Amino acid sequence: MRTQVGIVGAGPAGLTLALLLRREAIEAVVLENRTREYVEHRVRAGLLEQNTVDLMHELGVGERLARQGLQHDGIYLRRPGRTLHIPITDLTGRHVTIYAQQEVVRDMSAALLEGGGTIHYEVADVAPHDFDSDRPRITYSVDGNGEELCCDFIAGCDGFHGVCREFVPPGVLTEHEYTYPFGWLGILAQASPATDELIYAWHEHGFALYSMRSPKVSRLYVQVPQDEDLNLWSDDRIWEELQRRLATDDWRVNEGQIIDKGITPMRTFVCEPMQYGNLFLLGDAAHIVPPTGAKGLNLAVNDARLLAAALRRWYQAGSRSGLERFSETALRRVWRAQDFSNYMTQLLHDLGRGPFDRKLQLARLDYLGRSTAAATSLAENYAGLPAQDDF
Ligand code: RFL
Ligand code: PHB
Repeated sequence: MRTQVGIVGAGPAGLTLALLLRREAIEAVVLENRTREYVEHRVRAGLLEQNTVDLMHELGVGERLARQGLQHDGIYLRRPGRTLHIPITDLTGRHVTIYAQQEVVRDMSAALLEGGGTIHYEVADVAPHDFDSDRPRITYSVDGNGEELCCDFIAGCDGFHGVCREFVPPGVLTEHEYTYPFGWLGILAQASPATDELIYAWHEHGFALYSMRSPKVSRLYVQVPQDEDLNLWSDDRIWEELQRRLATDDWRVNEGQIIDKGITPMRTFVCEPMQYGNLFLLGDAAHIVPPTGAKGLNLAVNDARLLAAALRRWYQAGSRSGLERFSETALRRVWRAQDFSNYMTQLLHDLGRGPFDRKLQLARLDYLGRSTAAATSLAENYAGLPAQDDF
């Protein structure tokens, strides 16, 4: 089989790239090792920057997002006895939108397949080859039979645990990685959110986040120790801890049936450069941010935007310059998001560094309430810097 761009992974990065390429009449084939059912039900991100929402509309996949997405104009930063509202839209002119990642994936894969695009699900043994030449290949197997996809370029959109990064020869990539000594226990609950906007809470017991998926479904997170055993957390214990960290004297979290529960490590990771020869790494395959800044999916979509623009220049004008600069351009936003995501993480979590550190966090929260400059800096990072500023 032959195509122009072989894409590994049907997550947000791979699907956005495939849709953008289709718009330019550049052929692509997506190879995904899971079932369609699995990728369309994986519970993950929820907060989309305006850049991401705008791009989904441009790609014609924003119809359900426009109907079901919850547009937000701000966030709350809470600590016992005090809640600060950061009016994101007033400060930046930009919005953020709550719309679940699995819905993004569902809308994008449906549009791609209905428009004649190709996604092969449930492929195994995916391996990129010869990407230091102009004849890259991807080998994989379907039901135990070996297949080969010849292409001009390979896009590794296969997430943090994917294979593409591993095939880059030793010594080419520099990897920066840090894992925090805690994680997030996240739940989805059948309970109407008791808040109009997200609440990020600082508490002596650790961080908590009140988010949502719809007017009937809440998404909540609590900071837990690293490698925590999920079995230690009964539903009752989860609600008790959420109330402790989030409730105020006259307001409580709405409780309901827990329909999904999981623990996520808090990792920060960047591999540089994000390319080698004709192999490009996008999204979580190249970088992970702690979720406190809500940036991972948005970065994945942005990487796809940048690579699609560079591929367009190559196919339309024969210019490789955009491709050569892909990594450098993408990494500017990646490092900005790393800084912001780590800032938010270190502002709000118990980092285990003792009372002096906790006092500094409170002083920073206090400053955000007293200084429009400080609040605006947080707001513009949270909403996401405009896409055109990447160049
Ligand atoms: P994905 O989504 O991991 O997709 C990779 C795809 O590649 C497939 N794959 C393979 N296919 C073929 N062969 C192989 N060998 C393969 N190995 C893997 C996988 O099955 C999968 O389908 O990566 P992508 O596209 O880069 O997207 C990144 C986002 O998923 C991720 O950054 C976000 O979920 C991060 N994130 C958040 N991002 C936001 O922008 N806003 C948020 O509010 C937000 N909240 C979150 C988050 C991530 C979380 N967790 C669970 C890590 C909240 C949480 C709790
Ligand atoms: C979510 O709704 O899942 C969510 C929102 C904001 C974050 C992280 C996760 O910072």
